Amino acid sequence: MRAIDSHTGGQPTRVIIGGGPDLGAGLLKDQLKRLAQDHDDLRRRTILQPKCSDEMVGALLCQSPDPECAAGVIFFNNAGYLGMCGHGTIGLAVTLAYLGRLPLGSHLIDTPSGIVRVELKSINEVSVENVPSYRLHKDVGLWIDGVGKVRGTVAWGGNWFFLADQCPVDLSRDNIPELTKVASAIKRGLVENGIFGANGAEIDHVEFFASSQKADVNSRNFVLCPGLAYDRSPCGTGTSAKIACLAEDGKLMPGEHWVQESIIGSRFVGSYRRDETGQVIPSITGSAHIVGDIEIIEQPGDPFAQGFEA
Ligand code: PYC
Repeated sequence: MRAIDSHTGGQPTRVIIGGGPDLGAGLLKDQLKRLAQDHDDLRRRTILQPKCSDEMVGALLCQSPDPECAAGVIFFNNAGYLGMCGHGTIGLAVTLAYLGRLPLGSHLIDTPSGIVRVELKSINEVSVENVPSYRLHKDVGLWIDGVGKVRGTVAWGGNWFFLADQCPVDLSRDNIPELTKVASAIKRGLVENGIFGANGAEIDHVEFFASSQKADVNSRNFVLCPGLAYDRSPCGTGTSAKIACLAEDGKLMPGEHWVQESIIGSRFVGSYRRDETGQVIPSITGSAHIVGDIEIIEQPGDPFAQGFEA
């Protein structure tokens, strides 16, 4: 199975470009269901240890039923599947450019969360116009043992996020273990307290914010992903959720830039427009670089060919 590895602001993406199962030609969300139900071994065999690491996001190239789309994609990680992935879409566009399958310019990409538009600006720089993003609940409070009262916002940016009002410790690389511990406790606490996204969806990403010391950066974040790895990039869907909240509060105007820095110092430049119905459509610009063009193989008798959860 051939895969192209890239990283977007430090966060890796593995695009599986061949050897996947036939998922039919239905909507991407139906193809995702089929992949999860009948072919989860593809996720396990390509993304789990020992062939891969917990922070990697996999991206299976699929056929979109919409002939206007340049590609369809299903994202997955060590815990399951993602409706959309901002850093992964940037990685996918750069990967398709590397393969000579995507010229510079504007293209549609189909995802289980909806169709997004990518603008391939150079072989490494990409803007993603994301799905409509919005705040579902404001001022949500919950008690977390060992942490205390936590307040925040539930918002959608292509995935569900809890955006905490306060960061529990200094948002620095030294504190990644503590940030991970508190964010994991909040993720569990949301389920225990019956706090969900729309239609009972689990809120599987938790995001903390702090100000940056850099004058040209608006905010620095830490994002816990569903499999408890943290996002090395500023998280495209998390930045979209944040932008939707800023837009709804009148703190960011259409077209105004929001520079989001990740915990490792990489950046996305975000902005938004409103569509004809007034929905917030965020755009995220970032860069990805190819780091591997690999063949994933399995030798007969490998006891860990199916991968394992660490
Ligand atoms: O960039 O949207 C994103 C993302 C989600 C999970 C990891 N990265």
